[in-house]
Amino acid sequence: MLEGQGDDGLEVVRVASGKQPRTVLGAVAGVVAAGAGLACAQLVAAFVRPEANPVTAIGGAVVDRTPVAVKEWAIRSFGTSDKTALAVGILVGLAAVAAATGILALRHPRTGAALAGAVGLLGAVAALGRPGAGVKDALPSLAAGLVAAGVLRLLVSAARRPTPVGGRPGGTWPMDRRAFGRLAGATVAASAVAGYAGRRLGAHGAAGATASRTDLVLPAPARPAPPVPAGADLRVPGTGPFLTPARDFYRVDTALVIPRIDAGAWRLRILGEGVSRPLTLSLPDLLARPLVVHDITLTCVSNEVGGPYAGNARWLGVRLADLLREAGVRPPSEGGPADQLVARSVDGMTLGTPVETVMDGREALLAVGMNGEPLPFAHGFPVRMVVPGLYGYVSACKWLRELRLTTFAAYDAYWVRRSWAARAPVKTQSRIDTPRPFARVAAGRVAVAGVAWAQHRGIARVEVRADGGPWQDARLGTADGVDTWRQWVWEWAAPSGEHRLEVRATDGDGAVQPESRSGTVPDGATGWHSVTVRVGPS
Ligand SMILES: Nc1nc2c(c(=O)[nH]1)N[C@H]1C(S)=C(S)[C@@H](COP(=O)(O)O)O[C@H]1N2
Ligand SMILES: [Mo]
Repeated sequence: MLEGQGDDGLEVVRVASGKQPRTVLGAVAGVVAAGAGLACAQLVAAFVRPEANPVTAIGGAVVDRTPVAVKEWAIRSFGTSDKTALAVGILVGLAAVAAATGILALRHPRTGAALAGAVGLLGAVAALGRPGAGVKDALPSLAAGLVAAGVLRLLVSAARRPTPVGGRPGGTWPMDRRAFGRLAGATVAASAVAGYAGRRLGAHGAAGATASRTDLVLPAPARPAPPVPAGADLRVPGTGPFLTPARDFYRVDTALVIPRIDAGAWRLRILGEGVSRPLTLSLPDLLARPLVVHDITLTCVSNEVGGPYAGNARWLGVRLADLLREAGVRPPSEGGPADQLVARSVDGMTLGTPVETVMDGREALLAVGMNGEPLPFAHGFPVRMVVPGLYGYVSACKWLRELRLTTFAAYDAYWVRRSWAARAPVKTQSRIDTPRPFARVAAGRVAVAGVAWAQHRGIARVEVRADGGPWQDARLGTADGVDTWRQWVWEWAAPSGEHRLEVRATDGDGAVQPESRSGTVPDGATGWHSVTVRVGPS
């Protein structure tokens, strides 16, 4: 065990006490080497693409293989920060592996270096497996593996210098640690420079895409859009606006780096079963068509009862049904062979939408604009799909690049392979936004308010009750068609004490939102939202 063990008792003690710090040195060597590798990967990825960064590539591979239950848990626990949580998790995991490798390398330098290289190789395999990857995508990880292995050998040889005592040649612990410290410090500094340079260069690489968005002038719609009806926005303090600003709009996707597409290079292909005239469209091709504006509320199937994953925007786009007709597509009801439209994004996501729904007359859009601006990168620039009445995962493909006509029998899209339903119309939901859960309010008149949605059926009625008493009609904001949510407010004469408020909505077909609670998997949560509040003396 003890390298310097001799017959001199004192020496044994001193070497033994040196063992602890040495293990620490090994761990430090491992982590510093891994950091150098990652910094180098960042730099190389700037010349390949951000998705080729090993942390991103491994993260993407993990996301695609995460069981639904874990994913739902992550969304519940971390909300929209689930991606940050994942990145932190991967970095912590890598640091642990690196530290262990460093400690191992003290004994077996070659094995340690080989292990570092192997981790790089693992990153390369992950990167090559990502959607849209080319051979070059392996480079950042391979470079990381080589650099980490090299740095580890250097640091370990510094840490392993013999540690004799009492003035024998070869130096003593303090001297070795100084040499080690200098080398480690220099490596950290070089890594910081390389990592920073990689970030800057990477940002520069996306400059073309950013400029293509800034320069994009959206044409006016063929018919000017009517304004949002007065009275749609009830402006109750504590509730959000009727139209959700893009910056506040919820974001749900699997992308660890937001795809930044250069609009000039963007193409959409429409092909598949029953397509007699396959189309390839550029953005100018799309923008040359008649554009429509339509207000649509988008909701995520992962939204729990009372949850935040719903937003309402004014979308500008091309009617998808018209494009499909032009490509020769007929819906199943007219004898068309394809019942599923599979949208594919640049980042390899697939979403399957019923062809019948897209072509039944509703405003299913290929959207280019959101609230008067080009789509933000996070929301699908340059083109995404939006279909009123369907959950996002079966309709709202962002960063769209292909529309393929097929059947539900022949093809399962991404989420369907992960226990979600193939068909998922939005379920009627209502939410209390104010008062907040466990809020303390003064007795007297309290505005209870929120939103309710049942896209493409519309909201006909919202009722509220306190403590299981009789249902009371809430006042509804003016309807803006049937594809958006409706705000509602109910004036409550709140008595002192703790009270439970409940809400339920009735859709445009007269169906009352069911009380029974079910989870989000496989096709959306059901149940009434309730909020408990404490009312104090006024
Ligand atoms: N390319 C791509 N498109 C996607 C997704 C995705 O992960 N990747 N997620 C879908 C889901 S589950 C939802 S709810 C909506 C959310 O759209 P938003 O982020 O603009 O609100 O996008 C859909 N489109
Ligand atoms: Mo979603």
